[in-house]
Amino acid sequence: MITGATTGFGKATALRFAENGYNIIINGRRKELLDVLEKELIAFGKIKILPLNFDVRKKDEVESVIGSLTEEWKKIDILVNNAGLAVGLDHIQNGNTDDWDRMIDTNVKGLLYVTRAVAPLMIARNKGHIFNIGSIAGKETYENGNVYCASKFAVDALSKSMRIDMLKNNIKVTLISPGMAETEFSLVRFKGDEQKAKNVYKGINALTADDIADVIYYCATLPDHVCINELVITPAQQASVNHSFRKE
Ligand code: NDP
Ligand code: 8X3
Repeated sequence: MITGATTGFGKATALRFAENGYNIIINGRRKELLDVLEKELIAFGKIKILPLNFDVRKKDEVESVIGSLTEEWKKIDILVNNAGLAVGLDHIQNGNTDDWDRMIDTNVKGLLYVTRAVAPLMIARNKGHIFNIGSIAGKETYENGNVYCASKFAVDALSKSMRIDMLKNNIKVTLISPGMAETEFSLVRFKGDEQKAKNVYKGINALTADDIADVIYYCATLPDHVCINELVITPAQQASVNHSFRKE
């Protein structure tokens, strides 16, 4: 099951697992994109796809949709908690509190609601692997990153806690913390301003969604006794959240 599969990391991850024969539950708010992806995934053949068009921020919907899965679909082996976003880039004293709510509600509370619904299904089978998509911004802070960073620091803390809480239940938890990756991320952060979004990656050979999908697939297909707890992945031109080398 992959949340936020309509674009970016989530979509690339769905494609990677589909080409390797996995049945996949895909989620996102944009139904038209989910429908297109469903067709693309089915084209790989011999796999089943279940699109679930819900907003991870809506607790009751998350509970009812996941609670109503058929027995077959309840057997979720891998959950990729990927749905997330940054909105705005302002000093804290100028921050837009609606933007803050969107980030905290999606990146932290949404991830919690989905995990709360899926983890018991995994525990019942004594088997499962949860991927949380954090960020390098959940390891270090940067100017104007404030609430986005805080939301991803929370994902870091939750990943560590989940791993401990479900240790006896044979549930692996892997935190993936990417650096700069060119997806719809910056377009969403800058509320549709394409030029501002493009400038973020100027002179940088940024990560692609496929790079992250490859890493997730690798971690998910290791032997049962091996768990990669966490990975920070950056473009070769990025050394930390505040240190990038841009080419002219
Ligand atoms: P995209 O904007 O391309 O993808 C985000 C996905 O999340 C979309 O499919 C979007 O679909 C979905 N989504 C957003 N809000 C919700 C919601 N409330 N309910 C369900 N789905 C939702 O960005 P990325 O692929 O880059 O981002 C994926 C994750 O990776 C995020 O958590 C992001 O914070 C993290 N990340 C991104 C980095 C980057 O540089 N790109 C670096 C580090 C981490 P829809 O709008 O259809 O709901
Ligand atoms: C996205 C990476 O550095 O733009 O999580 O915040 S950054």
